[in-house]
Amino acid sequence: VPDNHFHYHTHPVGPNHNQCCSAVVRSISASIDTVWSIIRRFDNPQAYKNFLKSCHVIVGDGKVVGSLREVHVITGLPAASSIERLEILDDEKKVMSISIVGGDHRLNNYRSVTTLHRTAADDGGDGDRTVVVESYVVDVPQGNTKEETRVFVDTIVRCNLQSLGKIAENLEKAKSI
Ligand code: A8S
Repeated sequence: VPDNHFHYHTHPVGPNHNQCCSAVVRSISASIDTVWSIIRRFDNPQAYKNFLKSCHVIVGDGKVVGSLREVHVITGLPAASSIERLEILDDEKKVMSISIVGGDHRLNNYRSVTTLHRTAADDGGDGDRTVVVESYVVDVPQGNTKEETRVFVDTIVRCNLQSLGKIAENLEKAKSI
């Protein structure tokens, strides 16, 4: 990762807390601006998060820090809804962070940070590529291990970034026609 914002991914983990953290990295064949145009929409996460069926901004405009959104998830998950707060939205540095502050699910004190990084095509070609790094910290739910929690959340984040990649790559192809 070429930029110097690793520090965004250092999460303070409380000493008395049973918490776990992890990070998922994905390389996407699209420009950083295309990827950012999808990510930055705090009001529209269901554009690429397939586990979500709806989202409403309930406080703020979705751009100002402190905005809140309420999302509802599809059936079949051990959750129904989540209330999420915008913590960072930096269009220059391409950094976004959200925290989960309520809802009906098992992920207490969840916070994630997503950063985008320009990178050269790995085939040596001149196509734009972007590396997405998404890290998180969360309380380990009662009755679960750290490992189980990490596997569960990593799976959701990996699916989200995979879908983000497909959408960004298709957008980019459409733009170049
Ligand atoms: C995100 C990341 C996560 C979302 C999780 C981890 C969630 O929306 C889903 C299932 C849950 O059990 C928790 O960036 C919750 O959205 C899909 C409802 C929060």
